[in-house]
Amino acid sequence: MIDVDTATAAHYRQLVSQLQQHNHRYYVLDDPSVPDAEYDRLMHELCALEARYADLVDADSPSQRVGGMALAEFNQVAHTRPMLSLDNAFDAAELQEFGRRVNERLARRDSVAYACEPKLDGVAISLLYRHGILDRAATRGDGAVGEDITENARTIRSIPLRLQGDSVPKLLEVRGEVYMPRDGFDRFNAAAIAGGEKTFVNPRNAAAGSLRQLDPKITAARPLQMCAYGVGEIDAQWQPPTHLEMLQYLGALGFMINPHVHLAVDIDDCEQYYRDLAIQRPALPYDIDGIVYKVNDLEFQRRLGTVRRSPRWAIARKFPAEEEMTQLIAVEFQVGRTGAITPVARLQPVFVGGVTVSNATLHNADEIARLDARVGDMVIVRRAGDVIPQIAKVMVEKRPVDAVPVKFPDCCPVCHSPVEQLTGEVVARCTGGMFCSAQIKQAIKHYASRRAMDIDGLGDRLVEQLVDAKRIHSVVDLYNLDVSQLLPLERMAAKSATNLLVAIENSKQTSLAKFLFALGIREVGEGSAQILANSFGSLEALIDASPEALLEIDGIGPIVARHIGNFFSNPDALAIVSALQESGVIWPNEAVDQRAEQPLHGQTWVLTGSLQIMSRAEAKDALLGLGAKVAGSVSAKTSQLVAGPGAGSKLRKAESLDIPTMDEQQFIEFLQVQRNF
Ligand code: 9MJ
Repeated sequence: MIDVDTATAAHYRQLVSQLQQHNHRYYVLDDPSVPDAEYDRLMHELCALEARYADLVDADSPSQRVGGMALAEFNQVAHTRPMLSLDNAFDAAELQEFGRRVNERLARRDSVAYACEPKLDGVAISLLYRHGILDRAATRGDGAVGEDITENARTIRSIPLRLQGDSVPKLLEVRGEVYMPRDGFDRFNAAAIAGGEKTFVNPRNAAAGSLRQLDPKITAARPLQMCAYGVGEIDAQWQPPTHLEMLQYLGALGFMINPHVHLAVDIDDCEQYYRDLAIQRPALPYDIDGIVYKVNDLEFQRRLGTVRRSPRWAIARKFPAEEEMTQLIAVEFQVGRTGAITPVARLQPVFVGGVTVSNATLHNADEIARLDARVGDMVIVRRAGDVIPQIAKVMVEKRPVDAVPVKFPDCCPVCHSPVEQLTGEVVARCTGGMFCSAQIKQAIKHYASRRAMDIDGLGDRLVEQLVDAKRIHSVVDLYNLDVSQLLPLERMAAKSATNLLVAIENSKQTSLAKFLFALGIREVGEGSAQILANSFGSLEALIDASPEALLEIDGIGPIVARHIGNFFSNPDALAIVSALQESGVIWPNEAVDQRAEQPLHGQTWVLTGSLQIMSRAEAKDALLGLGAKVAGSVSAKTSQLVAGPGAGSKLRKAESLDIPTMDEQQFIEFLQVQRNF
């Protein structure tokens, strides 16, 4: 063995300390202070030293995070102080009742302040530090006895192996939640699907499953994080007087603290926080299932004490459950505008995420196969935020004997044309095109919509009636309708028939951009339609454009270019376009390349956080249409940031760079002003 000289040992400790600080900046504060290459260089140097001098390797070395030997089983750990579980409040009245009991027990009339914390949906953990070094990590177990998962905890980068600062407590037991952020969960599941391996139903199960691995190398490869929210045992010279100061203290020792913690002055303020966070919830990068309220004054907490297994000083206000079990009654297949066939699950109605759900999307054939869903199965339905309900899991163990496997149709359920699935595409499509009444209906609805040809009064129901009654077979026929054809339809009086014909007539005066959007070319949204109109000026120039010419345009990628090429080389599509022009649809040709005149030409915008009113795609498309570029990250070149609720590091960065920001409401008002010009 090679002896270590003092200088090398000192250099080694300095490297460890530097890397620990970089880890803290990167994994805890999400604010790295050095480029990755510099971090890699230091880590490489550390590993080289450790390889040369085996004696050097310290337990808190960042090299020790990769996971050591696999265990045969987990040892049991008795918690010195029980790990409590929280009582729940399911509505505002139960929260008020909790507040009333707190005041009563403390014999206080004055309002009591509460620390409010998002309730992370993961796995509780206890971390014991002796003289600042991580000594042992344990799961909660039954609250009295848990399992020793020290080796696994060491692999989680946001768990400090050594506490920061000069005066660390002699003994400190930190409690918190290990969880898997959503992007890590999605990436993990995508990789599992690609590798034909088992996926996790939700991030909570993923965190629990990853933490309970006997082989720490498996845990090391999972994207877990730990957020601290409390203290068990503590032996320190000084202790903070309130819970929020305790969290700050933990932050200073190197732990991740949730940035949304808040001090509520009274119980009504707690309710307001609940409402605010419920709005932000869909945009948070991790799952939360409620809010935890804790009496902020630690002396009050001691006086209140515990009852059974729960503290009297804390309560969890739960959000409505996002997952429920129900039965899959049938699977139907819907045909979209481009022929895409989407399986839709019909469910026994169930109350989930605050609404009654009776349908859920099944996406495509791959998804049905992955879930192994059969009609009659009990399934877990998930509805997070405002997104379309999904089937998260099939309860195979509850499968009835007569459950029927789902067969993806070979023929379109509407027009019976063959269904095709191109190689490389997950979507199966009806090949009926303009002969499929489902596709015709969707195409006409899109053509008539406000942002396209804006035919007032031509709603979805009316389009369906007109197509079903064979009054119209394509958008062209709209321009041949007369009152006698409309009057026999349901709820159609002479006045509304005349109004509709006037609206159809008015729609003939349009713009090239609107017309291109109305044609429903795949992947051509409003923004790209505007870009095409500006770049080519006339329909003829666009029809004649070579693939290279299309690709040269900023904002038009290869997929959009291919769809445009396919559309204009299809004789049926061209026939419809000419027939529309012959019917009198007309627009002024636009001056070629007006980009410099576009209001946002030369600007780069960034969208962050969750948008509540418009979708990301709509917002991006609207910006492209105004001539802006839309980037994914903030830099000194960013012109403007649109920040919805839940905006985090991008908003902070924009603020630090003095980049103007606006919220969604301001953005929509801005778009309205621009569109009226
Ligand atoms: C979670 N899950 O985020 C507590 N928790 O406090 C927070 N859980 C808790 N606090 C005492 N923020 C027991 C559990």
